Amino acid sequence: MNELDALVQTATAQFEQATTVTDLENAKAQFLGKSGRVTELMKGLAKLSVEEKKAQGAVINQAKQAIEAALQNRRAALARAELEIQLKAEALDVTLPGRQAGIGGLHPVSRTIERIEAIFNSMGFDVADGPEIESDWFNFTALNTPADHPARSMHDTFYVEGGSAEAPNLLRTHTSPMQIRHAVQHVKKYRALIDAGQDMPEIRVIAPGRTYRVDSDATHSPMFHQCEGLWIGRNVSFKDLRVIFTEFCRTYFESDDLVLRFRPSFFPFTEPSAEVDIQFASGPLAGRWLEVAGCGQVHPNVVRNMGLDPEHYIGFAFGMGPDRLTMLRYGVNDLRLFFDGDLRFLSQFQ
Ligand code: 2NL
Repeated sequence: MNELDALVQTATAQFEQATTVTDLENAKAQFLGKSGRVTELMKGLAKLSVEEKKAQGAVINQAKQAIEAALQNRRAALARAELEIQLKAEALDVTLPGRQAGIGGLHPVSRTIERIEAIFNSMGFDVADGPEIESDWFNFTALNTPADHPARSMHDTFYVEGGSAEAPNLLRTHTSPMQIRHAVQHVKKYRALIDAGQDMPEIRVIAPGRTYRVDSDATHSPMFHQCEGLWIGRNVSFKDLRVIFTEFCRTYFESDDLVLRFRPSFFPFTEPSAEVDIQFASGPLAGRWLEVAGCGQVHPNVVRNMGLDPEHYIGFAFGMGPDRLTMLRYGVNDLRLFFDGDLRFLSQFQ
């Protein structure tokens, strides 16, 4: 084997040994670089005669082309191997089942509120919605709750900066302020009619929503829900309240044999006042009295704060807790489960 064939063989073997692009380029330099073996051979031609140059030059060129071809082959092989590795690393099994888009659903308490709204809608009640950060006036004063009442304590709700009519400063402790807002608007709308000695259309409204108190255990959460109801007219009595609330409870709990009990109580905004207890005739809760709401005839001071004459207008109000109604309906015993955001719990209601 002549010297050039050996050189081609050595170069090819070295290229084959190179496993990275860098190795390969280093190997290439040994043969085809500025001071590589082939380049050195070319330089040696200078010393030869014209004839010899021609013959030797052609042979060296052939060897050079063979080495370049070997280099090209190895380059292509390395590029293929690299691509192979990349493809393996980024492999994607397109036959795997796709991830389903989560459909989501309503929170159990939202479902309860929707049910409450639907039932009261069917009895002619509007739904009012409004601010959760309230003023002292709407949350307490308008509701006949005096400045020294314990509900006004710093420990009973959350206060934020502010504290004027323009800058509400507390998280509402009930949704009654929204009922006052609704009533005031209603009265404003019918002011001319009322002043002319005519009757305004009755106020019939419920106000569901988030409310806040500084309280936290298995049955109390600092954020909870409330739904209040208000009916104001010329001739509305406790008897109407009893009918409306009985109808509501029987529809909500889908139980015709459920009975109600009104137990005397006290609220600053109603007089007289009562707690509403219900009793199921059958089912897991049968026979027990369960407290579900507070209610009463709207206090004359509160009627006055709505812009109405309590000698002419009268009505009733009630307040209940959708959280507790949800617990009763589904048999949940810890209120906190509703607000932990654990999907294992929440998805059971879908
Ligand atoms: C309860 C007690 C009650 C009211 C809420 C009310 C609203 C206005 C006027 C008069 Cl605008 N009263 N609301 C009345 C009695 C009881 O709630 O235990 N709620 C969970």
